[in-house]
Formats: sequence, structure tokens, C-alpha cells
Amino acid sequence: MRDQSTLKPASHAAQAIADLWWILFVVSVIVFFVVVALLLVGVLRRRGGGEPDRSTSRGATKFVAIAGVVVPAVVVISLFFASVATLPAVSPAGKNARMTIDVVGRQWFWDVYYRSRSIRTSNEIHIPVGVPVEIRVTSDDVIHSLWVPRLNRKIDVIPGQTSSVVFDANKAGVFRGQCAEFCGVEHGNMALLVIAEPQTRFDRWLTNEAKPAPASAGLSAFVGSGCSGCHAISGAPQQSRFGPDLSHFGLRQTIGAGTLTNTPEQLADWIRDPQRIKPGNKMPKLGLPEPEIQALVRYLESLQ
Ligand code: HEC
Ligand SMILES: [Cu+2]
Repeated sequence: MRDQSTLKPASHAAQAIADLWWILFVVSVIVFFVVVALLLVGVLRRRGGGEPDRSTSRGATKFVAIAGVVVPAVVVISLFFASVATLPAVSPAGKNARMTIDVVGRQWFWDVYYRSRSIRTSNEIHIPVGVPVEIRVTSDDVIHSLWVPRLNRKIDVIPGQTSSVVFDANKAGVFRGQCAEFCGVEHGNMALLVIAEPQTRFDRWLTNEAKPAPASAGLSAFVGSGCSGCHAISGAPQQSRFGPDLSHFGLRQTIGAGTLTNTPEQLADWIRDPQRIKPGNKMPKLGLPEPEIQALVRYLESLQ
């Protein structure tokens, strides 16, 4: 997994959010210190004791009206307009989008569809750099929220409703995202990666994904172990949509929605006991013998 160490915005939308964040931060720091300063002045002034000086009460009223009403109103209204000005940059501009990807939130992974090419994959969204891509989201169960901070704001993922957000990466990279709405025990392990790559590389990836999974003898182990009761592999006899699609699993970077890095060792750990790694997730421990696990690992890693 490359380039995850930095949090620098990688799109115009994310830059607009970062700019607004700085404005809000600086204003709130200033307000905080002014309030603390006034508090101190109030405390120290009363030290002398005795009756408050009535002759200054007109000045005091004026001060309260300005510092307590006019200044806060100006601050709040300015911040309101700064926020409104940011909206166009972060909101879906469906008509500008040159591509649409459908993402379905599931407990606890992401189904990803490139419908025009009949591609289904999981937990990884490939996009071309410099192309605005409309990400249409919905949920199959409870409310989730898709958030890739380096690309855009959060978008709620609601059952029975389709919402969208635009990802328009201005540089290549791997941008981590996360479910941002509590959705059950494994909410914390519901991550995803957005992989932005130059158009030619993206096209090559897309063409490859659209092909059926490479045929191999491993498929019979996969079917024989009951995996195909929950997982689709293009070209296999059964096409269950219950779990993530595994057609080109060998090319993916993670296992279990960002829980493990995809290496043969970690894949074996996952198949051996997914409940130890991601407790409560919907793939049961199947208690398979070790040679069968190794055969499945070889098969799945060969699916490129
Ligand atoms: C009862 C249904 C079920 C069965 C049977 C099942 N799985 Fe899964 N599997 C799932 C679900 C659901 C997930 C998603 C777990 C998560 O990330 O929350 C999953 C995740 C996976 C992943 C990770 C995919 C990814 O992109 O993160 C792999 C690999 C996998 N299963 C392999 C297998 C293999 C191999 C078998 C057969 C030995 C198998 N599964 C049997 C339901 C099942
Ligand atoms: Cu969630």
C-alpha cells in the first residue's frame, strides 16, 4: 500500500474542505482567547470588592450589545457564507462526471460495480486521474457512510436511497477511506481504498477486470469447500452475492475491507479463522484441513 502516510488533499473538493477547516479553526481559536481574556478582566476587576460603579453602566450595556450580539452575529454569518461558498466544490456535479461507479455498503465491506462493463469487485475503487467520477452509493442493510478524506466529504449510504459524491483525483495515489457511520460490531474494520491511476493503467485494469477469472483446477477446491455458497467468481457455476466477489482477488491489496494486507500468509490466516481476525463478521470459521487451506490460498492468489 503506497502513499498513505500523507493527508494532503488530492482533489479540488478536498482542498476546498481543508481551506474551510483552516478558516473555522483560526476563527474558533481567536474567539476562545478573546473569551478567556474577557473572563480574566472580569475576575480581576471585581477583586476590589464593593458596589459596582453605576456611572459606567451605559458603557457596559453598549459593550454587551457589541461584544455579545453584533460580533457573534458577524462571525456566525461570515462562517455561514464561507460554508455555503464551499458547497459547490464538494457537491455532486453529476453532469460533469464522465464515469459512474456504484458502491453498495454491506455489513462490513463495500461492493463495487462498474455496471457498463458488468464488473463487480470489493473494497477497492479504481479511478482514472483527472477524470471526475460519480460515485453512486446505496446500502443493502443499515446506514453506512462513505468517506475518503483526501478526495471529498462524507456521503451517507442509506438503504433504499441513492446518493452521490464526485471523486476527481488530481494526482495518482492510493487513498484510504472508511465507513463513517456506526453500523455494527465491525464498523471499525470497514475500510476501502481508492486507487487513482493514469488513464492507460486504469484502462488496462478495467479490461482485465471485465475478463472472466482465469480458469484453473483450484476452482474445484473452492466449490468443494463451500466457498461458492457465498462468493462469486466469474466463470464458476454458482454466483452467490452474499460475500465479496473474488474474481480477481489476487490483484487486490487488502483482505476483509482493509483489515489485513493481501499476502499468502495472511490469506491463510483469514481462511483458517476469519472470526479471530474480524470478530462478528459474516464469514464463519469453516474448520478446513491445512492442505485444503493452502490449495485455496494458491488458487485465490492466482486470480489476477
Ligand atoms: C457463509 C458465507 C461465507 C462462506 C461459506 C465463505 N465466505 Fe468468505 N466471506 C464472507 C463474507 C460475508 C466476507 C466479508 C467479510 C468482511 O470483510 O466483513 C468474506 C470475505 C472473504 C475474503 C476477503 C475478501 C475481501 O476482498 O476482503 C476471502 C478471501 C474469502 N472470504 C474467502 C473465502 C473462502 C476461500 C471460502 C471457502 C473456504 C469462504 N470465503 C467461505 C462469507 C463467506
Ligand atoms: Cu459502517
